[in-house]
Order: sequence, then C-alpha cells, then structure tokens
Amino acid sequence: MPNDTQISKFMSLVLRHAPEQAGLALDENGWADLGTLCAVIEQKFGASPTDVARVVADNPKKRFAIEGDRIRAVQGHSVDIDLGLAPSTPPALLYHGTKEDFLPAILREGLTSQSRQHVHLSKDIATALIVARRRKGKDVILRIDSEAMAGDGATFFLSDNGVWLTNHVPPRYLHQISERELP
Ligand code: HQG
Repeated sequence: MPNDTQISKFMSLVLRHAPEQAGLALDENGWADLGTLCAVIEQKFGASPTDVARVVADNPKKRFAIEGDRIRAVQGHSVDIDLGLAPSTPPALLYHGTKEDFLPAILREGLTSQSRQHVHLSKDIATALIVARRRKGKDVILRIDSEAMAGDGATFFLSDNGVWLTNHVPPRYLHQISERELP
C-alpha cells in the first residue's frame, strides 16, 4: 500500500518547485498533465491514478486541484507561475507564524517571500501556530494590520485552500503577539 504522505510530498515538490524531477512541464498558471504525473507516481511508488485522486481529495490542507486532465498545487510555489487569482479584500487582521531567530531580520525588512512567490499569511492565530511549529525553535506570532496595508494599496490574494498571499509586509504593519495572548 503506497504511503499517502510520501506521494503528497513528492507532488508538492514537483508541482511547486522542481517539475523537471517528474519530467513535467507546468504551464503559466502552474497546471501539469495529470496522466504524466500519475505515470511517474505509478513507477516511483507503485500507486495507481485512484491513489493519486485519493491523495488530492483527502489532503488535509487541500494543497492540490484537479481540473479535467490537469493538476496543480494551489499555493506554495517557488517556480515562477501565475495562479491567476483575483485580488481579494483581506480581513482586518491576518497572522504569520515564524521563529524567534528570524525576528530581527523581519522587523528590519518586513516579511519577504524568501524562496516562495508570496508571503503566506494565516486567517487566525491557531493556523499561524501550526505554520510556526513546522520549524525548530521558539514560536513567534505576528499580527498584520492587513486593513491598513490594503488601504495603502497593497494587493492580497486568497488561495484556493484559504491561505492569504501578498508580496511583502513592511515592518510598520507588524505587531508581535505577546505569549500571554497565545492560545
Ligand atoms: C521567514 C506551509 C528572515 C518566514 C505553511 C518563514 C504555509 C524571514 C520563512 C506555507 C523574513 C519562510 C508557507 C525576513 C520572512 N528575514 N526570515 N525578512 N521574512 N521570513 O516555508 O510562511 O505545508 O517559505 O517567517 O502551512 O513558513 O507547504 O514560508 O519562517 O502556508 O502547504 O522565512 O508552507 O504550507 O518559510 O510557510 P516558508 P512559511 P504547506
């Protein structure tokens, strides 16, 4: 029985960062041929197209979308693609989970997209904490005054799986949430 997590991680790798590792070509909106991907996954993991469909449907973060004979990751890319998302008005406040080690640089430069195409922001503190906990070290949660940012002309996008995306969050919109305010 193929391991769904391994398949999902491989799909994230090739659909977000390194399509060439599966012999895939992404179009300008990030779509890849589903049949080609399934053939590679069958060879690598012994998993069938039905298994791939299950990984997509059951993915806890709904990371992938299938449309007809094509598939893409709904966010998180480092390769230069355009998700084609329409700008969206964010809630008044958004959150970003990170680590204490990154804080001096973040407070100096703001949140920058690093290797990804966008800065990723969460709709609530609980989600931001999950993002922060992916890495070792002391968690830091930043609150973003997204209403003021949008008012000043910044553009926000909402990915198909509920992640808020923007290009850069300047330091003046950031506020560190104190430990006693954390759940
Ligand atoms: C930090 C997962 C220094 C930033 C999650 C973060 C998310 C800075 C790291 C998605 C900085 C980048 C994205 C600056 C930002 N100086 N460090 N100026 N600005 N950083 O992985 O937000 O499971 O690219 O705080 O759930 O951690 O992949 O971004 O710690 O939605 O679907 O640089 O990845 O989703 O790390 O996570 P990442 P992220 P998936």
